[in-house]
This record gives sequence, C-alpha cells and structure tokens, in this order.
Amino acid sequence: MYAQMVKSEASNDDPALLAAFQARIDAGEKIEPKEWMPEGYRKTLIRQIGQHAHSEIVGQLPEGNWITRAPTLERKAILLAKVQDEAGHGLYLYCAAETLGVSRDELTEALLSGKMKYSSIFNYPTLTWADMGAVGWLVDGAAIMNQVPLQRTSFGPYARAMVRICKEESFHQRQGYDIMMKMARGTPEQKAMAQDALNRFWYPSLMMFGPSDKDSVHSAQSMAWKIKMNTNDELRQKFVDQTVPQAEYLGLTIPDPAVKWNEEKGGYDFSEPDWTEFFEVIKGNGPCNAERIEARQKAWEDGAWFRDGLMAHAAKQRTAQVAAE
Ligand code: BYC
Repeated sequence: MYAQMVKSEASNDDPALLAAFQARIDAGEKIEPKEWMPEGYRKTLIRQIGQHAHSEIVGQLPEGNWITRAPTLERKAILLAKVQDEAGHGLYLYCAAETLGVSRDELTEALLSGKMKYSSIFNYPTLTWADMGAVGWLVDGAAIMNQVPLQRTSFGPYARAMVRICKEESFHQRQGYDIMMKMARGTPEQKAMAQDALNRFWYPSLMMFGPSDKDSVHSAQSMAWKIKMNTNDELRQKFVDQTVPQAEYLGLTIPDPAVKWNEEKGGYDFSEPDWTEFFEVIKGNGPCNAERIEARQKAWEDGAWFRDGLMAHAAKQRTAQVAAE
C-alpha cells in the first residue's frame, strides 16, 4: 500500500494547476492538507515526514538503553524527559503525515517491512554513558541544523510541527553538551570516554544530512517545492562550522586531521564520511539495524491488544450514538 502511494510517479497533474501551485510555493504561501497539490509533492512529503517520524520513534532506542543506568537521579530524570519528547515528536509527525491521506498503521507497516527508512544514525550502538552526551550534542545538534530551516517548509502541518520540535531539540542539544562538559573536565578516564564517544559519533553524525549533493536523488525537486530549504552539503558544512569550536571548548579533538579553517570559503575544510558505509547502513546492514526493527516489531505486537481495545470501544460508542439518534 505504502509502495503504491509513494512509488508510482506517474502523474496526471494538469499543467495549469501545476504552474499555479508552483507560483504559490514561490510566493512563500503555505500549502494546507485539503488544498490541491501535485501527486509528487504529496508523495515526497509522506516519504520525508514518515521517515522523520520513524527516526524519532526508533531514535528513542539508543538512549532508552541508558535510562536505567544513568549515573544520578537528576541525569535519569533529564534523559527520561528527552526520550519522552522524542516519542511526542514522532506522534506530531505521524499526525502531519496522516493529513496527506496515509494512516499510521500503513506507515508502521512500511517501516517494519523495510520499505521506509529511518535515520542512519540510530543504527549505531550507544556503548557508554558518554554516548548520551555525544548523541545530545552531535545528533540533536545535527537534527536542529536540519530542522530549523524546516520551520519554513511549504507544507503547513509539517512547518508547525517543526516549531515545537525545534524548541525541544535545543534543550536536548544543551543537555548533551552539558554531559560532555562534565566528562571532558572530569577524571582522565572520563575525558577519554568523551573523546571515544566523539570519535565514534562524528562521521555517523555527518551522514545524517544525507548523501553528498551530487548523489542526492530528491534534493532538486524537494527544494523547488520548498519541502527542503537547503541542500545536504550546505547543512553539513554549517554543522561542522558550528561544532568544531564547541569541540575545542571541550578540549576534545575532532577525529579528522583534515579539519582546518579555510579563510577563503569562511568555513572549515573536513573529510567526507565513508559513503560506502552510509549506503550499507541505509540498506539495512548497519551494526544495529536488525535489533532496532526487532524492537519496533515487538512493540507493535505487544500493543495490539490496546489498539484492538480502542477500536472496540470506538465501535461501541458509535453504535450507542446511532441508537440514540
Ligand atoms: N538516513 O535524495 P536524498 C532526530 C536516504 S531524528 C537514512 O538526499 P532527501 C532525533 C533518502 O531517504 C532526525 N536514509 O534524500 C531523534 C533517500 O532514500 P529514499 C531525522 C537517508 O529525502 C531522536 C536516499 O537516501 N530527521 O532528530 O532529499 C533522538 C537519497 O537521499 C539519510 C529528518 O528526517 C539518512 N541520514 O534528504 C535524537 C529530517 N539521508 O527515501 C534526534 C527530515 C538520506 O529515496 N528529512 N537518506 O529511499 C530530511 O531533511 C531529508 O529527508 C534528508 C535526506 C536530508 C534526511
């Protein structure tokens, strides 16, 4: 069903309607769910918003892994709140996707069957407490870099969901940086753990922005429709420029000897991630892909009784309502 919805690119869109639609996008208008939109626009949004929602939901797993092992009660409460925020982000985003005519069940099925993706970053393991710092600092930092411009995206429900999500993501980023500061200024062993976490999460964080512009399949059309506001490489560069001074402040070293300020371009030079690894991870061959999908599959099966109960209750209410009319 999902494949049918997003893969059939054949479009019967009328050229006059298409031109009027593009004019609205160019004028900076927001497109709302009940308004006319090209099929390709709708499908691209379902793909991007759906994948974004799945990323938030799957993204709870690597951090959820540390809730029971947080070093203090305060750290535990903060981490718990962050993971709960991510569940909330997933839910707003599923709602935004539902306004485009796809159900949450269909999206979930597409995730579990591997037809839909989620962010590559969540296929890496979180091995130590310092990883909670690195995830907040780098992963949420990369997420904000991508999501702040999406507050201006052309589809109304997506843009509005992004406003709230970005506020919460900045708290997430700050809490991660705070953990990194504690670790980097702690004992030599703690500092070594912080450095090790940075070493393991640096390149996977750069991969979050997607393949380099020359290999990005969707960027040109998505940018013309203002579904995306920047190219993958533009955002990756901004992320590096923001993060290198933050690493220096922590006294940590970016694991890339090529990182160097380039006066001419007004940004840092850096090495590209290993794109072969990226494509393997998004094909399902990363270190934790199987484990992540198994966890989501189990959650879906464990929740079946609750969904069935809700549906039965709704049916009963409807029958009672009809009888009363
Ligand atoms: N991972 O043509 P391209 C978070 C796929 S969660 C996996 O450039 P596009 C958080 C791409 O889908 C953050 N797949 O694609 C949560 C396409 O394949 P398909 C999630 C990737 O869509 C919890 C193919 O590669 N954020 O913040 O124009 C805790 C070609 O790529 C990735 C969002 O989802 C990847 N990294 O651009 C903490 C933001 N990159 O679909 C934090 C919204 C690319 O044709 N999404 N692919 O099979 C976007 O902005 C865009 O979708 C992307 C990719 C920039 C990610």
